[in-house]
Amino acid sequence: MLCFDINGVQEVEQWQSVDLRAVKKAARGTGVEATFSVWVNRVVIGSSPGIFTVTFAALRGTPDGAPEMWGKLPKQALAYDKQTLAADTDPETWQRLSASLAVPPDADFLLICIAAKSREPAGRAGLISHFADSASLEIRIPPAPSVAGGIPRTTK
Ligand SMILES: [Ca+2]
Repeated sequence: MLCFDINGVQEVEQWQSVDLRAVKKAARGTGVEATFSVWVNRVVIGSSPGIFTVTFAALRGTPDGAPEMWGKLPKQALAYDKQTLAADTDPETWQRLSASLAVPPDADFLLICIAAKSREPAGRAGLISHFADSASLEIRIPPAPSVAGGIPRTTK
């Protein structure tokens, strides 16, 4: 589980990069579909809204250049999606937040950012109120083209 300590800073981000080399090899030069999803929840403090954002991008190059690229998104990304969710006020329920991309064959890695944003009062040190859990990334590779328009040829 990710715990976002947004006390005093109002927004916290967690990052993950995913190398696509193995995917590119398996996809044989075609694009793939990718969906990232995560479950989010919060404990309400005061009247502040709890906002979660997932930013999902496909990029060229290497992840060590990601911080510089991030400032230029979405212009720099080959594919880009950003989804936001206002968390409900029930700490017993989790809500699913997801983002999807059509990843072109020349993308080298995926960059994922989960951000939690609130306006909590300062001076509540040690009180963690925003959480993310059960993150998953699904990459769907289309089937290889067949020789007979989708139906494998049979021999007589
Ligand atoms: Ca909830």
